[in-house]
Amino acid sequence: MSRTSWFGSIRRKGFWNCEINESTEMLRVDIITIFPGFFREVFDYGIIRRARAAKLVTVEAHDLRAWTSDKHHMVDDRPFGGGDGMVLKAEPIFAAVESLAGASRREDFPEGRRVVLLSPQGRTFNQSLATEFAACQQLVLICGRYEGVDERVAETLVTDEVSIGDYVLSGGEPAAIVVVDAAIRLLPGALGSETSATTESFSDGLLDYPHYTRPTDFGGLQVPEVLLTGHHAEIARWRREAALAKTKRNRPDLLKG
Ligand code: 9D3
Repeated sequence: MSRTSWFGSIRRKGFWNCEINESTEMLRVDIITIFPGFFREVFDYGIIRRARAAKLVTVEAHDLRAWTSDKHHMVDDRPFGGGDGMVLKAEPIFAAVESLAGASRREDFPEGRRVVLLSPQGRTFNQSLATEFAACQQLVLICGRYEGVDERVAETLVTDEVSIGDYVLSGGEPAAIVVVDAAIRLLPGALGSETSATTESFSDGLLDYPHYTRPTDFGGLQVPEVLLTGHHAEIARWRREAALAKTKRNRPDLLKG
């Protein structure tokens, strides 16, 4: 099969059955898309780059067209019942998932494998789902395009149908990047010696407190005095109150939940 892979993960023969994977926390991410080039650089920076270099994760984007069987490599077709736009065909998506995840019905996937359809009709992605995804062995992400995806994909193939929020994107690709980013930074070892992922914003239900660095006077804009005093208890109290004020202003919904 001549599938397009943009990420040169090192893949020993039989890798997924051998002892290496059992002894290390390792996540495999496969993205199914009609635009594999979209992902060429996004996973080459910062925490994700480091996690990949440390072999905590592999990420590959696969061209859906590689799983078409007709001579025109058709990935989409007109909707039954009429209407504007085109619909992504079920057949190549089922074939892609079968070859990447070893099954093409949700009940047949082994433990630790999630097959996710990114779609505006999905349940909204959040930190809790990111944690579940980070604990997986394999994540297969299917990116929709056009007007939608043949509903049989959502009905019988995928384990999760996920949206990243209430706004209209042009396809599932940007959403896949968001989901992969949020999951990878939660992998044990991905953050190195920096703040642990669990002590951050959204874990305690408040937004982060405001941060300042040098200079203390930036063209007349001052750093709050208390941060310069070295009084740790005072600073902690200021930060708690500032975080609360900011949450009230920008995200009152977090306080009412
Ligand atoms: C006219 C009806 N639209 C559905 C709300 C059509 C439509 C809009 C956008 C069909 C597909 C898309 C492409 N979006 C995604 O595939 C998508 C998405 C999004 O648009 N917002 C938030 N999360 C996601 S995840 C995938």
